Parts: sequence; structure tokens; C-alpha cells
Amino acid sequence: MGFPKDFLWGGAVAAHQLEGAWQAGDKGVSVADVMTAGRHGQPRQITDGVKENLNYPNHDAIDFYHRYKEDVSLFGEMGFKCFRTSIAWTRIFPNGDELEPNEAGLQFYDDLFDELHKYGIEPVITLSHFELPYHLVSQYGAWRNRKMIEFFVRFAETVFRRYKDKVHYWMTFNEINNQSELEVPFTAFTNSGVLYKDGEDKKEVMYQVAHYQFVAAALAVKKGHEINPEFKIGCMLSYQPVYPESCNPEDQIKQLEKMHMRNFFGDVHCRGHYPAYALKEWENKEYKIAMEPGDLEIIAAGTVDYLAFSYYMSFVVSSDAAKMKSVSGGATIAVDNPYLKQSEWGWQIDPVGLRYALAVLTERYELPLMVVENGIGLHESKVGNMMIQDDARIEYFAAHIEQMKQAIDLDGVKLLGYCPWGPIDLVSAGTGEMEKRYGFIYVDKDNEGHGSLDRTKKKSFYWYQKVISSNGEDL
Ligand code: P53
Repeated sequence: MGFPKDFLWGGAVAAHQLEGAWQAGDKGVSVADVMTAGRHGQPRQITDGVKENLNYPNHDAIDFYHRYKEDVSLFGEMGFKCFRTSIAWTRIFPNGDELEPNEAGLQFYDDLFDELHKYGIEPVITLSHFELPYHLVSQYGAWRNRKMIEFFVRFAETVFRRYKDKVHYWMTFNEINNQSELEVPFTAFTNSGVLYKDGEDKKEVMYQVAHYQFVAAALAVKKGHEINPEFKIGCMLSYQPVYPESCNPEDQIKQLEKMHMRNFFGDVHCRGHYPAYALKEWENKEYKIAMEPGDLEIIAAGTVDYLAFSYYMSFVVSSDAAKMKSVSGGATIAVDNPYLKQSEWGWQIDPVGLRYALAVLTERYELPLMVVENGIGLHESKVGNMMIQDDARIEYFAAHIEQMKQAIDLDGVKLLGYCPWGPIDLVSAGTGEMEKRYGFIYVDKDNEGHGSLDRTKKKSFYWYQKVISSNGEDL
């Protein structure tokens, strides 16, 4: 009982949030490079290219690009079995539309993967994590354009071939379903390089973009399996479950409709066809989603090997529209849950919701699952040589790990691994802050970009080390 023997304990990051070195080795400008720093309640600005005198926190991040050896050795010391990161598309294809890859970028990831393997750490790689080449946005309209399929598949094929003996676990698009939250520009821009235009039907554009991404993902799955049949290629969802506010059937219907938009992306990636509720919506709203002959066959043939998801919180919806407000940074419209506490950024802490998410995803898809993000952002500052006592983080993780165990033992969930988000402090995707800290390792840097970048271990470092060495028994 409990976690399987070969369970992949690790940690998760994304290239743009920690590498920095935004121009090193001929790296191109990515969508993350044109996003300024925001704060809780103050959105990041998306600028038209890189402007002078603005704070772009991803440009330097925590300089993992130059310090990865030190950081990987700390991950090794914690006992990581896997490490999830992404390959910055702009290191490999700086503009995105080149025919030949950039060798300096490829070499960087060769070195990183070799370093991980020295410690017995398996790389788990996201192909597209909020960092597509900005050139593709300005020149092609990014994923509005069908040409993106060709660019993405070329990128995927290049890295599949290059790392075919070094990487076995892959995933295509990070949190591909974020873009179904149409209220803020952040989601469509980070997922797909799309900025909505006045007057257009955002949802129709979103479905078109998603169609191209489904074709691209399915082609990547197929190519990957040809290159190495041992590859496990997954999709990646943000799976923050939604509860009805009450037992009023109207609340339950509201929940059903909201969950349609959570499930839509997984339904296509995992089952290989469009779900009836989406096809009906297209018909009812007279949406015309451009497809080419063969697209649906490609999608059917390119279903995923496993499903990876992030889990941070849950939401509540009400059929009473007047009660619904924008929560946790703005993207989601919901009501507060009186049974749950919130983090300082308004994210509702709900360990039991993780068991629920694991169970319903297993029922729906009958695929192995991987929790590739989970964690809590905290304000922390280092005083002299005192170790940071991050008991709130330990409590958060212990409660979530306990629920994963229940999902395995009681619900029969097949769980491959667990990667807490940001094992080392890094730049927040949502706010661009450094001071929304997730790490077991503290990084000396503040929101304005000042600090020595020194790394120090927090109390949770030793706690997680013990969790891994006891295979999740000693919490
Ligand atoms: P930050 C919103 C809700 C859930 C997950 O988020 C999200 C977001 C976007 O902000 O993103 C994932 O840094 C994402 C990571 C991100 C992490 O959650 O806003 O995959 O890139 O850093 C945590 O606190």
C-alpha cells in the first residue's frame, strides 16, 4: 500500500521562470520576455516587444542557466528521482520559423540532462511552457495561424531526436486549458501568443487555436513514438476542480458547465475526439472552426500515454451570477469557499480536492497520472544566518501527499510521480514576483531584481528529503 517503489518524487519548474540569460547562446525573445513584473492584484503588462526601462523579471530570473550545477546538486541531495523543466523553444529556434536548430541551445540541455543523470534524476520535459518565440506572435499571429503546427512539430521532432536516450517523459503544452478562462489577457497570451481583438468572439478564437494545438500535439505524440517507442508523452492540464455552492440543482448545472471547460482539453488529448458538449456549442453558436481533411484522424491517432496536471486549489461556482467575482489573481470567476483557508495570494488551500481530482481523472480517462505541480506561494525573508522555518509549506505538502496516498489506496489511482512546484524560489508566472516563493531552497533576490542570488536551504528542504527517503511514509 502507499506509493509504488519506483515512484517519481521530484520538483517542477519552467525554463523561463528560472534560467534567466535571456540572450545567451543566441536565445530569441519569448512571450515571457515581453511581460513586466506585476503583483497580487496588479496584472503583468504585455509589451509590444522589449522596451527600455521596464522590469522584465524573466530576463535574468535566478540565473539557473549559469548555476544549474549547484542547483542540480541540491536537488540530488534532497533525493529527487525526477526533475520537470521545459526546453525554452527560443534557445532551440530563436525566432521559431528557422529550418535549422541553434546548436548552443541544444548543447545547454545536453549538459543539463547529463548533470541530472549523474544524480540518477530523470528529466521530465515540457515542450511548451508559456515561452513560445515572440517572433511567431508578431509575424504570424502565433496559434491563430495554422503554420504554427509545422513550427511546433519541427521543434518537438528536433528535441525528441537529440535527447532520445536522455529523456523518456515528455509533455506537450503546459496547462493548455488556462486559455478557456477568457477574462484576462494573460491566459491566451501565455498559452498561445494570442491577444484578442476588440469585437471578436474570444471563445471562437480559443477553439480555433486549440484545434491547431490538438493537431500539433497529436503529431508530436506520433513522431515521438516513432523516434523512441519507449517515450511516454503526456498532455498537461491545470486541474483545479470546481464545486457547486450548494445542493441547489442549478448550482450543480453551473458546476457541470464550468467543468466542461476544464475537461474539454483533456477529453480531446486523452480520448482522441471532440466531446459532444463542445460540438453542440459550436453548432448552437454557429462557430466555424477551420479544419483540414485528415485533422480528426490525426487527433484520433495521437492520444497521450499519460495525463499530467497541476493542482493548487479548488473553486466554487454559484448559479447566482451576482455572487460571482474574480478570484485568485483574476482569471477565474467564482465565490469563496467558507470551508477553506486562502493563501496570501487568495488561492484556496484544499488538500482533499487533490484526491477528488485524481479520482475523477482516473474515472474519466483510465490513464496513469502525474502530479507535476503543487505548492504554496509564501512571503519569506532571510534574517542573517537563520534558517527559514517554512512550517506552513510543510503542512501544505504533508496534507496533499496524504491525500495522494488515499487516492492510490482507496480509489485505485495509478500515480507515476509528484513534482512540487518551484523546489527552488523562482519568478512567479502569474504575477512576475520573486517574492511569491515556493521553494525548498531560498534564492536571495527581491521583486526589484536586487540580491546576491545565493541559494540556502529552508526547513522544508530537510523535510522533503525525509519524505523521499521514506517513500512518502514519513510526513
Ligand atoms: P504562480 C494560475 C492558476 C494555476 C496555475 O503560479 C497557474 C496559474 C498561472 O499563474 O500556473 C502554473 O507562479 C504554471 C506555472 C506557475 C505555477 O502554476 O502564478 O504552470 O508556470 O508558476 C504557479 O504562482
